[in-house]
Amino acid sequence: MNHDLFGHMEQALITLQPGAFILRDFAGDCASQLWQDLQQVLSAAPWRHMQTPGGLTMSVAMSNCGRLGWVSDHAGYRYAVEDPLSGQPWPPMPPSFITLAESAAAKAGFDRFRPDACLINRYEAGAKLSLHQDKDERDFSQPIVSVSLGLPATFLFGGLKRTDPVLRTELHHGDVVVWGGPARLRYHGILPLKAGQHCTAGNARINLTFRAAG
Ligand code: MD3
Ligand code: FE
Repeated sequence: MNHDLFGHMEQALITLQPGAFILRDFAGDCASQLWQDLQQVLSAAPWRHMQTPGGLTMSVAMSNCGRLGWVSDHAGYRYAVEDPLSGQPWPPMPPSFITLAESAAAKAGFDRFRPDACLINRYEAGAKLSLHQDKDERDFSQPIVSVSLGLPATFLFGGLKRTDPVLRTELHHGDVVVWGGPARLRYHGILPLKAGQHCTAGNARINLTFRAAG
């Protein structure tokens, strides 16, 4: 927390790499609202473990809200307007999600960011996301905003080639990161989650990633 004597909030904008900005604890004050709205989304679009195109089951459980949702199956990775589990549109993005994502993007200099997709990832002990690039979106000039909730995780941030050196940073409950410009197509991943307990999220880390996908 960065309260000063007069009660103003100071939000540090840390540049991790050109185009990648960490806003430590930016979501701290609205986390309980986000959590409540997340439960509503999950009641309509529950957690599921998707299959990779190669037939492996992902260790991260996922859901989506917004007009478009990210899906993976034997046919590949893509954004879809319907939840394949229900055949229904994904639940709408709660206003608390939209406000947070747009204000974080604006803080990092992207004041026209209007997300149409929110991928929701859940990590339990051992779950990981191998180094990858996010390339399924239409316009790479739009940033991705990520919000971390619950248990901490080690984030891996590489270069534009899979073999480039990788930087590590810990992401904690309430941290928001904006990835745009030259950072947008960098390889990234999450190390296997360490077991733990978080007062709101229990044994899990939840990550919301906001995208302008369509
Ligand atoms: C850097 N999620 O959903 S969020 C993903 O914590 C994903 O669940 C991770 O990678 C998670 O695709 C990391 C941070 C993140 C998201 C998108 C990025 C970092 C990024 C896109 C480009 C560069
Ligand atoms: Fe990613």
